Amino acid sequence: MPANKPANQSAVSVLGLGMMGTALAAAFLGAGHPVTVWNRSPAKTGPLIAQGALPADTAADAVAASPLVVVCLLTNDNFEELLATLTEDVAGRTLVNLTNGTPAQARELAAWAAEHGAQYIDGGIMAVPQMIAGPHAYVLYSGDEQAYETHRPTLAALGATRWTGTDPGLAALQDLALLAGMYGMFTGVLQAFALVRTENIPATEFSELLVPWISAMLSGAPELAKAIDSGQHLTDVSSLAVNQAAFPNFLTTFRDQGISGELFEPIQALLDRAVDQGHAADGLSRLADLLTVRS
Ligand code: FVH
Repeated sequence: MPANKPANQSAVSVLGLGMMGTALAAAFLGAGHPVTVWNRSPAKTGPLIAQGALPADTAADAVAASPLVVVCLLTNDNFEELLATLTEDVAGRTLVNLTNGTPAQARELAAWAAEHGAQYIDGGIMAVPQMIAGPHAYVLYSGDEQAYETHRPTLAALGATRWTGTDPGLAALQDLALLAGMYGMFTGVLQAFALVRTENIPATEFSELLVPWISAMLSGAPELAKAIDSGQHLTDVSSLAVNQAAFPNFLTTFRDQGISGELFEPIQALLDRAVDQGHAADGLSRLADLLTVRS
């Protein structure tokens, strides 16, 4: 037990010791929990054993060691493969799956767990490994609410806990929505750097302009959200007609400067479709409606 840590902390097993799983196990150890670890490649247990973790020879041994089993593998296909070897072992355990996946996978895994007598919580980690247990890390959870309340004090070692609902797919859905926002932002940032580089403007120099600009624009997101929730898309800020008229300037300039427009071409197509459908006076919020392909 590490010095100055509370005694009698509940035991937790961590399956999967990649970059993230290692950070999770270290956080549980840091909070004083007895931690059992297992990884497909056993060498990765070494640093955690040095910090006080107990190694398990098999995944089944790790599951047997603790009421709470936290899983963080590369994909949910990997997890399903592993679960197929644990059908006799999981009864009575709470499985917290922090592997990135889809809402449908989370629901299937929850159904599998219920069939095998286990409680299932799906999670979405909103942090990189270096942020785990720090002030800005949080994890979205969904699924078995009673099991979540039981184990929440232990899970709090990883970062803030955020419950999203008893539908096991909700954490993955919101995780992917948050990541979609992030990828959208970084896609634009990369396009901007690629463009200025064609005129030998260093990305580091241009980021001094780019970061405050994006931050200022992002502050408009709550207004977009209001329009989307209310269905009131008319705008006096920046209409789809204005955006559509300006957009060819991007694609032309990308071509002229010798960079690809592949990331931006779909945006032009969406703007064209919106205006064709009679939404010229609406703001960008209208595009969220056009992205909905299921009624
Ligand atoms: N790293 C990050 O910044 C992000 C932050 C948000 C959450 N993601 C998700 O976390 C999952 C794990 O990511 P990771 O960064 O730990 O990934 P790796 O370092 O590549 O570790 C992968 C672990 O998965 C094990 N593994 C792979 N295939 C199998 C398999 N068929 N059976 C059992 N285990 C498997 C691998 O084992 P090994 O290669 O060491 O033997 C690692 O333990 C992921 O969903 C992210 O999207 C991270």
